[in-house]
Amino acid sequence: MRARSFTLASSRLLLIAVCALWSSPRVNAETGAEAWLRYAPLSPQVSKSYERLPSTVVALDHSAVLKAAQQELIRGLTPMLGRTFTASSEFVQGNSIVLGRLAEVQALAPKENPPEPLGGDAYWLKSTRIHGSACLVIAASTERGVLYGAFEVLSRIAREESVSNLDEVQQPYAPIRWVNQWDNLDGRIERGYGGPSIFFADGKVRDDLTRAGEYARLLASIGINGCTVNNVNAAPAVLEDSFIAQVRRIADVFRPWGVRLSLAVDLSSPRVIRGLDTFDPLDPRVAEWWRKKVDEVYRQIPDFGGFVVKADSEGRSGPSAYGRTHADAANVIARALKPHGGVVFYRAFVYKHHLDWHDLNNDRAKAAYDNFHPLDGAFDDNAIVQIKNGPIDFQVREPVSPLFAGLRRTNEAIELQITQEYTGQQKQLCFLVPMWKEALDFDMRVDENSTHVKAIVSGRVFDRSLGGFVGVANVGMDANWLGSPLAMANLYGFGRLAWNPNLSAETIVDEWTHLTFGADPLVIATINKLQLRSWHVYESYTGPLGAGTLTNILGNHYDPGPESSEGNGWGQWHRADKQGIGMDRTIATGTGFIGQYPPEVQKLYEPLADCPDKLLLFFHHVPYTYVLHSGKTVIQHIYDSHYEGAEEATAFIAQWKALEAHVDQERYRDILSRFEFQAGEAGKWRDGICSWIYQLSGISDQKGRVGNSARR
Ligand code: GCW
Repeated sequence: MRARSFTLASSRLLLIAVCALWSSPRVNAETGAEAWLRYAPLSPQVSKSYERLPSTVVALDHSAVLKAAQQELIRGLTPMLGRTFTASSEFVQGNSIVLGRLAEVQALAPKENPPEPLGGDAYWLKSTRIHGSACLVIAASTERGVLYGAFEVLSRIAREESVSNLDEVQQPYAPIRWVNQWDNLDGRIERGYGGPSIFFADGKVRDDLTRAGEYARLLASIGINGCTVNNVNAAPAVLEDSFIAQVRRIADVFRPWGVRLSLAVDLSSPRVIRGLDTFDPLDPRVAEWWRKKVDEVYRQIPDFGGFVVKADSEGRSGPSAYGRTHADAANVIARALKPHGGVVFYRAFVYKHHLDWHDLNNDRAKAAYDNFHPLDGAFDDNAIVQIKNGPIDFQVREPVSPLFAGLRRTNEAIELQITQEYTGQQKQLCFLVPMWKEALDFDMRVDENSTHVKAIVSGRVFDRSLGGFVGVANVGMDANWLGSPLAMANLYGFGRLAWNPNLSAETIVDEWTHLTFGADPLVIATINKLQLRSWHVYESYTGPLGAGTLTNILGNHYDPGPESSEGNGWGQWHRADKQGIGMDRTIATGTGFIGQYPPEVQKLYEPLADCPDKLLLFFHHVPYTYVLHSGKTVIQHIYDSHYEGAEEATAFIAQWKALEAHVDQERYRDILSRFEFQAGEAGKWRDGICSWIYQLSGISDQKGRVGNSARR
């Protein structure tokens, strides 16, 4: 009896172990560290369809970037396809995957030509025969381009797409595809929700930079080519010579992945660090200081990317101290960088945070345009004005910044926020790609022509040589980078949009889900749907109708706190009072902000009757009883939207639960607990905002949920 039960038990154990090995073919536990680069084994049937993919990976030169591309292909293809791939440093007869710059490839196969020229970091994927052997060629004019091509091949295979009969060129839409990290030198990250800094601890660069290297690999896999490692609220100490020597170690781990390192700098550095009694950008001694400093940086980091500057903003020092302009400040730094090929990003996030809130003509939204439009044409050609997508500050709903159309002779980059400062701080699901798409696809109608924001910032509309996309990422030491597994779709999506803003949100999320969770159709359909609904849901229970994120702006930027917006100088006003709500930004009766847009856009927003509901309260102050295009009153819309949003957030739980048997337990449980938490938070928001607005307006909910019950 005992012997029998022993046998049974042990055979059951064996069975479980075998099943576990077979059914969860995972290399690592699902910590999220691999993000979308999981390279999970494909089913035998799918692997078979790649049996003609050559097993030798040839790198035609010995550069670190090409080696990284070669190693990455081997690292990914081996587990995905369950066979051995080997590296070779030269082409010898035999079927091969061939990696090289175009000239190197053409030396081997002189007749081969890409179907279109390979500009910038573009790559060419070509199936061909070289000396009689079947080859998949990945070629580019830069090493970085080859690396991007290798990642693309891996992504296609991971998503079970064909990689045969290829002859295609993929061009990045814009040259600037950067992330900013707001890491402080003590290791904390401003608005970071994924743990402490991967770069800094205790005022120094970390000894162990393994994560920094892994981050660069992730960034490269989505085409990001630059990373600013420290907070725009910059510690002057980053420019101490001893610190530059430390930062050099970060650049060293970035380099194989083609990611250029950059630093955020404080404009007063010439005075603060040592030496000068001024930081006046027009003082020749200051110019000389920047020149020498930049020379030192490039001595240590020859491929250094450049600087980011936040000046005259939120208490930072700036050129106003000397009566100089932002262009003066940007140019003194740009000129020091120019001989080395570096660029300076000068942030347009400049506004007064001590505005008189009694004055209805004051409007923070006008600040960027007011400050920068008059300087158009005054910035050097290696300076880029970095503009947040909206005129306020990464709220859940804003119109695009009018400054995009207001700079014709100045390089621009759009700044998007990947870290969810005002959109749930990674505790709640908010997939931001649909929101970014709305901004990028917005047609500014400059000179009555089709001039989409994406085309303007990339430099196409006004024929600028530099321009593009900057994302504030704020990954941290948490294994899963952003603190939440589903939030990684935002980092992935930012990179994909920076490479090609014409991709749809649906395509991007579909790619991400497949790469991150595998091929199960139910899993893909469910997660895609959750992600694609999440921004609208979050908006509906936080700040509908363009009122802004009605959050606690004086505290954590997370909890409901609509009162905190009013009665202070920060200018995130919604102007709700007993009669109505919204900021009058019209030309006729309001702050005049609408006048900063080109005429056709003005026509969209100025007439109350035409203004889209979703932005109504951003542009107009209306009574609570004002009737929307939907036929509902404003107040009823606010009640309904909060209830519907909270209900939909609660329904996320059941949708997720349907995946229990389809997703590994680690991620299943983690994400389930997040949705349960979010449902509670959504209820808190619904009740907080509905009772606040009921108390202000005295108008109860027609559906009996707010106000009426209090009276009953
Ligand atoms: O929204 C604000 C954030 C600050 C940030 C600032 C900026 C880095 O609350 O934390 O500072 O924007 O973008 O400079």
